[in-house]
Amino acid sequence: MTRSNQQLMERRQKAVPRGPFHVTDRFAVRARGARITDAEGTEYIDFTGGIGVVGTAHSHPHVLEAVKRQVDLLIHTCFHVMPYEPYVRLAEELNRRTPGNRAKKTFFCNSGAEAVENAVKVARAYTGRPAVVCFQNAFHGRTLLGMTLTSKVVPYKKGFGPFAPEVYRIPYAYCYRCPFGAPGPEVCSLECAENLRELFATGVDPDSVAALVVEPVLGEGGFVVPPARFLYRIFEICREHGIVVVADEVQTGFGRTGALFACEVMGVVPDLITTAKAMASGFPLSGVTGRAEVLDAPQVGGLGGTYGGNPVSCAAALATLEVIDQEDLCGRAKLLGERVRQRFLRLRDELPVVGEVRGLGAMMAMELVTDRSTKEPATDLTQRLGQYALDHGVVTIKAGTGGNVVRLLPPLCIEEADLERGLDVLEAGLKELSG
Ligand code: PLZ
Repeated sequence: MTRSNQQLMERRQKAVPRGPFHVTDRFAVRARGARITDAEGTEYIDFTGGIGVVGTAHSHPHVLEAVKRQVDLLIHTCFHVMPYEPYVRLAEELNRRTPGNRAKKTFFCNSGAEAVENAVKVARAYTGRPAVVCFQNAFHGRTLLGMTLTSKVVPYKKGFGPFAPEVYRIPYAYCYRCPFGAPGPEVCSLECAENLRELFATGVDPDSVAALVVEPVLGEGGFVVPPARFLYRIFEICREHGIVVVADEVQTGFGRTGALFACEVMGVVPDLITTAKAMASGFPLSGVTGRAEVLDAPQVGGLGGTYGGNPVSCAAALATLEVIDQEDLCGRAKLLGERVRQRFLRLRDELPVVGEVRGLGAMMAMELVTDRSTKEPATDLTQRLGQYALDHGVVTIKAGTGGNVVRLLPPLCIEEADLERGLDVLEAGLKELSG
């Protein structure tokens, strides 16, 4: 058996197509807390949390214990054959903990994309309408509807058409690159939100729109935090037209932004919320939670799947919620985010390549540009910074349509010394590579 990273990569190249990408060429063998060890025994600080999935910690002892207990009891019956309590209990928890004080229901699937697909199915069944509105720079998954709703063409859409019909797209409130040239978020008149009215006048009849799907903070699109007023306004316009608002909290959910859900921080209440990623600390699980009357629209048998809401994943999710409570991970997200923000802002003061520092809670990023006045994305520099970080023991991942946003999604349990050490590496790398 071969064991070096390079040998494993050679086998990977032969056995696996090039489509499934990876940001590093190192093979993970084990992970604990906020550290990953590769096939050669090298240890890395994890600034990605498996793309926002490992919110608690790699193999958090409390989650591990719950999973082991569940594996001993029951692994699978299929909820559609013989239901089990962990599914119901998790639904109750989400109904109680998601924003909005009203009757709610939840059902589960396997991936974020599947949750988004299902939220749209539910909205269509409820409204009897076909169309969906989404945003520029959005990411909602790689399935047919998911990739149609996703904005970035390469690599997510190129060559994969025809796409799902009846999908309409408007600009997001990406204030750093405001398409309307507003001088700043405080003084603008929210043309981006008014664009929704414009769309309803010139693009699609609002009476044929079932849902609007929006990330309360853009994830893959570059950790763009819109003004809360923007979300409020588009939610309001949707309400006027009986359109179901779906907040995609797949990346923002479960403590990352300093609250259990980003919508809470933003002070908005969607009709439906999609969840996945950090919900089950690494076990495949996603869900749709929202207004009971909307979720009850599809007929019996209209929703589901073989593995959706698997007992082990549900047990992991219930334990994850307990860890979030017991260790006040929402408070910790705010604290970590503030640390990162201060370090990134210092870098912005020193280095002209740092165009903007932004984020919510522990969902922090810096957008790198070749020139502050043109704001041209520093795509190549961002790529090289990722490689520098890896070579110095820190795993990072980028974001943004220009691939020029360094985003941080560390496990929220990360020790402060590891956070600082990782930030030291990013700082040294950025100084060396941009100097
Ligand atoms: N909605 C907001 O962030 C997944 C994608 C990684 P799945 N983001 C990570 C990649 O390159 O495919 C995501 C998201 C938001 C939906 C999804 C999709 O979630 O679990 O990957 O299907």
